Amino acid sequence: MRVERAALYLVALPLVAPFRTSFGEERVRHALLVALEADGRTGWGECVAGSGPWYSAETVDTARHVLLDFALPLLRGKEIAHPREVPELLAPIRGHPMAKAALEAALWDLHAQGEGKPLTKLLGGTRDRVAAGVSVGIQPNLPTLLSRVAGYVGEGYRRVKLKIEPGWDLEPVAAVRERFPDLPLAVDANAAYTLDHARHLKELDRFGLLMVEQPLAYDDLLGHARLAEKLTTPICLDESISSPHRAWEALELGACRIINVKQGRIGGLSAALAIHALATERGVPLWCGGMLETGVGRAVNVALASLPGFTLPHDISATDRYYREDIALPPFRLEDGHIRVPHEPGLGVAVDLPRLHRYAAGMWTWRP
Ligand code: OSB
Ligand code: MG
Repeated sequence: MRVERAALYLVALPLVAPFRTSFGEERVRHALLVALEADGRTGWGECVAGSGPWYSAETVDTARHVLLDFALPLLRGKEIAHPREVPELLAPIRGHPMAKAALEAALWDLHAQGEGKPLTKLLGGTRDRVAAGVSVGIQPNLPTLLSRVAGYVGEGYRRVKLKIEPGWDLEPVAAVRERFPDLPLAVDANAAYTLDHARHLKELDRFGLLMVEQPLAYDDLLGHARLAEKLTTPICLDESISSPHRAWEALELGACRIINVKQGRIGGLSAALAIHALATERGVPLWCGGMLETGVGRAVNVALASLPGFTLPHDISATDRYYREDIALPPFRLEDGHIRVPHEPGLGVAVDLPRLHRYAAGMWTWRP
């Protein structure tokens, strides 16, 4: 296939509730969507960059710039036989994994539609449903946290992840653990601590957590390896794992025992497949993280999570946990604590164009 036209849409979707992490609060999710046209079909991808450079250096605006001015021009006139060729085509661009991943996802969608197969099949997925976890933001107080968690547990979520930061860690975790003694529970610090907090973080060991996610800085693999020697709770890395090579380094160093895979953070689905192969070889458990995606990005995540190495519950929740009205249909629903993997050709969701335009904050087009 050859890309004949591209359209980028910036959407601003209001979240059902504010989402607070150690790096800030989001009330409206800004997402950059990529639509590629080829052979009479449209393939969609979602860029997981946020509105500011907090979780990662990329933003929706840097991604748009890189896509329009550098990445799409590299595809000009190129016949792409398979989306796995995309990383090499984009290799001249240093960094910008989220921009690259969005383009690659749209090409996977096009390719899957062309083959008449669902994305899960092309990736090697083996499950028809994936275990849904939920990521719970930092709350104003403990009663609010407990009622939030109780609501999600009541809906059937299989694992709860609490966002933590200095000043909101041992107390909320103790309160949730006391009320839900058997709940699969995890915490995510989004890089809010330093190695000086090691003794404090060690206190988490008494709560029987599945993992502590990204306690230290994104670029501190060695610090995580030192911390891992002190904790019995497994460390999972998110921000630190920016590529398959970095995943290898982290495992070699003993910086983590679990990996949160986000195809956007590592530069695309091909990179995710490479990490999947590495983790399978080493027996390292994986799960699929989330970035408050719209239905387009969620469809990609669900397909990825259907691979056999993704053995822990994911940050893939039902659409209604994020948005009242999503720009892609049908919504993902929670069924017995799981999300069904779409089996229609391509992503298995359709972008609702009137809604897309209603929530659009910008649109750009590109032709070769
Ligand atoms: O660290 O996993 C994270 C959302 C935005 C940025 C970073 C993270 C998150 C989440 C949300 O935890 C997970 C989800 O999409 O359900
Ligand atoms: Mg995280």
